[in-house]
Amino acid sequence: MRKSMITLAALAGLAGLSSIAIAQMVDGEVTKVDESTGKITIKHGPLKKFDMDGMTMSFRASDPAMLKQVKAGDKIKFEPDKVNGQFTVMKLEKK
Ligand SMILES: [Cu+2]
Repeated sequence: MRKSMITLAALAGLAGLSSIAIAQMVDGEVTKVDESTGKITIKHGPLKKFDMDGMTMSFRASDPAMLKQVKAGDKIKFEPDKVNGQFTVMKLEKK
């Protein structure tokens, strides 16, 4: 019994690690930056995390500084997440 508990804990640890791997940055291309709404429109590849195919969609910028960091046409790596039901860019990096 004790042994199986330890195995379960080890498995839970591994699951934790793989969810960190899923939270990695994904590729995208900025198609529009709208400072008045605080949104960035990004053409992105498939996002397994949200069961989403590649598409162009707008994301809320988690930090307004991101809006100054990129412009339409920039190739980026970004970390998308859903915050309060809104797709949000958590991290952004120019390629
Ligand atoms: Cu999408």
